Amino acid sequence: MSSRQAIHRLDYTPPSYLIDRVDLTFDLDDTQTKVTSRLIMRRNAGVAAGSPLVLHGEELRLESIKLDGAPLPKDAYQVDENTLTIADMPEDGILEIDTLIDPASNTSLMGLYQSNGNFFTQCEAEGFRKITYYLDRPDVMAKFTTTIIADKAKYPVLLSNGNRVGAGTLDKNRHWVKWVDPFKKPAYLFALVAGKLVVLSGTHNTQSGRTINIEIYVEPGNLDRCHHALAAAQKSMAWDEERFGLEYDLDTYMIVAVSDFNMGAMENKGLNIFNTKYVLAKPETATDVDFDGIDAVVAHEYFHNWTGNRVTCRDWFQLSLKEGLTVYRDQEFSSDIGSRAVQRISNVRALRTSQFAEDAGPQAHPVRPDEYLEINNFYTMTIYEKGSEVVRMYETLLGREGFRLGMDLYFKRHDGQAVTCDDFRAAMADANNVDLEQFERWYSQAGTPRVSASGVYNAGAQTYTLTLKQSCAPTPGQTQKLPFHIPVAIGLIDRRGQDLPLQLVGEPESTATTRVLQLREPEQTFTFINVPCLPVPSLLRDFSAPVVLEYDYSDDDLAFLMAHDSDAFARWEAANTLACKLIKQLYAQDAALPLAAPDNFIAAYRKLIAKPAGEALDPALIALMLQLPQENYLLEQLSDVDPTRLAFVCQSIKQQIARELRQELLAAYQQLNDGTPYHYNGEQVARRSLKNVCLDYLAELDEAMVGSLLADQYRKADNMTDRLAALKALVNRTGGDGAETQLADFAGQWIDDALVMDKWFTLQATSRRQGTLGRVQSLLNHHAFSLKNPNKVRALIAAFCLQNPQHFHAADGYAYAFAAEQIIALDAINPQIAARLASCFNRWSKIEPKRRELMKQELERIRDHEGLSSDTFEIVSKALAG
Ligand code: B3K
Ligand code: ZN
Repeated sequence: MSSRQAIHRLDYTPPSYLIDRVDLTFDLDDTQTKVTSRLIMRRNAGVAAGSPLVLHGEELRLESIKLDGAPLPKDAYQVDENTLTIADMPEDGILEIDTLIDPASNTSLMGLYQSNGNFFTQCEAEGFRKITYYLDRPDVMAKFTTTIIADKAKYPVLLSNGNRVGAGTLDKNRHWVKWVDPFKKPAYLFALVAGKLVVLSGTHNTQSGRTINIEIYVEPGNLDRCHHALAAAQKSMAWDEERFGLEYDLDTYMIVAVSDFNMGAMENKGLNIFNTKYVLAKPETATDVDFDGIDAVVAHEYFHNWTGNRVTCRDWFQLSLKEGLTVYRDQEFSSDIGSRAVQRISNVRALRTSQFAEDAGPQAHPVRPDEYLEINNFYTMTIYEKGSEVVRMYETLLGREGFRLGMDLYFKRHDGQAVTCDDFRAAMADANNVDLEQFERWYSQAGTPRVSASGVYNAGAQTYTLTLKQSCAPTPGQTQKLPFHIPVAIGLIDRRGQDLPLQLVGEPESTATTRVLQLREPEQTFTFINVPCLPVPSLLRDFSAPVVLEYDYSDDDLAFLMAHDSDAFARWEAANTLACKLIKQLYAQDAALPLAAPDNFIAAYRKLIAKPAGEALDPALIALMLQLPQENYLLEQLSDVDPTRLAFVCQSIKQQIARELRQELLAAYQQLNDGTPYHYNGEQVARRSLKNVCLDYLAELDEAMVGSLLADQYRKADNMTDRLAALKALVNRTGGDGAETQLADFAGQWIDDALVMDKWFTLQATSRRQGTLGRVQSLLNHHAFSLKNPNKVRALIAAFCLQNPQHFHAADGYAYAFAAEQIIALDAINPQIAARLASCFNRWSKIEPKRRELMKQELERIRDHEGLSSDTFEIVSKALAG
């Protein structure tokens, strides 16, 4: 366990010593892997002679240590739980260190570990110190060579970063392979893989005329599921050349899939390691969403080669420098290869449901945090998703070309360096000759700003004056917030639904129909002239800033925007706002009153699906607009919440929509369910998404016809998207038998397929039906489940605790106790995963007092558990303090 000592951003000092070269040799063994390390070191410029060298190291058995060829005497160095210190280090020298490690008993999945008998590493953020003694910090960059020795039959494939430069056989059926990485890198980008793997290869020809080999390594039997990932890598390479002028810099790009992995994937130089979930897919086993996810994650890891690897972070407080920027890049990639509008709406929905909650809760932290106990806890929605929004705002403010100029300057200045978020902002400002001082507050201030808007139309003068006010609530440790620099994109729409040309006072002519207003003050007004009639404002188009926008729209205005706004995001947002408004109203009304949505609400929804073949609107957009807001999102907008009532209200409205739009939904479903063989392409994905949203509504109807429709789709589907959609609807159906037959059928078919079984676990964990907690508890004993496998924990336990608010917040508190038990059990196995799960208690203060007290008791129980990791301790203690 690492010590519970907070690390502060402002305490940063450059390293006292640097490492220019590292030669590693691994002699692989399940329980006694020998790691030989040779470090060519020198004292950093300006550091006083006699400064001690402090290397990081955890859970290592030190076998020998030599300096410049001579064994170090015992009193020349000191070893404790986390460090190895040499008090008297010369100005330069070669350190040779032998250590022994035990991969077989490594359940944290950090450092070197085993999965299905193969060896893998995960070093970000601080896993390399579990492999050997090192300066395990991102601003120490070295050139690595890696020699791997292993049993030839058990581990025929031996991989590491860079280029393979040699191989040979040894006695006792062993063999070796040597790798050289020509690029200097921090230790967190080191990787090693050894195992019985097969490979799918392809190539990419770069714009400069080089041929890159792309290799995807998977366990035998999975080769037929790698084609989508390979295509994604090829598309990513082409896209980064096209959009940012960035080419891949090694001759081979390798992806390896592993089933036991703490997160999605990892961008190790030249050797990306991926969770199988983001590599393996074929139509029978993966849904459209899975295919999208593979595109996004492959792109993300590949793009890190420049934004993260070539230019890396000076320290972990700068994590969003690489993560926010790379998420922005992968979102742009997905927008370019698919539907930009759908991509934007999905990203915003995720941001607002999870990141806004984080920003409003006890774990709130700035995009560039100021302190942490465990850096692993800071791979958050704020660092990633809000960080990406911050990067997107540069583009919104500077234009796409200006943004590109900034990126070019960033690489020109910092290639090969470890830098800060300020360096990135400076490149953007300098390349465009603009002042981005105030913009810095997006990095330093936590919390979601609120922008409230009000408009006044003057018919005589034909002016429309828009007033924008901003504020930001206090967050832990930050009581006073200064105004942000907020780009607010707006349009004005006339009564016929046409965008009006926009001309601000003082401008000679109107330029466009969408304008980015720059809000820098607590309050600002913007007056538009030549406005011929009272407009409906369309605000925060394309979600131009990560803020909560408040404007007092009438229901009629919202229905109007739903039907007419030319901005796809704003159009979806109008539907979302209308539904939120209604749900909140019904939730607040006397519980004895009937729950009914008014006619105008139903009419607005009817209009959406009346022409499902998608004359004007993309079916995928209609699908998004038809879906009611998520309960977790609504919960954030209420206080003292009774989650049971909230779930009941949402359910009632869904049922009412299904009843009143039965005909339209059925007609749309039948038209879309046309038996076309499955292909993963934009048009089909869009049609399937609308079809399955219709199906989901229809499942609310207690009619035998619907039962057979669902059973038919389940049985006949030639792909996982449709099959799973039908099964999900069956599992949740109030009238049915809980789909016992189909669940058994599904498990029977896929029992040996870990990724497909994850879906089966999640369906049951997120079910609305009575008895879901009991079901989840018994599934813990299912032989396909394992607490040691993070995918399984996410599929079953995390899905229940984080995506099933109705059952997680059951009034008896049993689910809270269940979550606490699981967190405690997991903490002993894998602290990172336990800490993630513990976030299910973050919003306890939002919930009504009785449940709140129950949640608090469970938090205290976890906090007081003896031997708790610092990962889980940090999350739980902050939750309690909030
Ligand atoms: N950089 C890795 C995340 C590592 C998480 C370590 N706890 C994946 C990614 O963002 O691409
Ligand atoms: Zn990343």
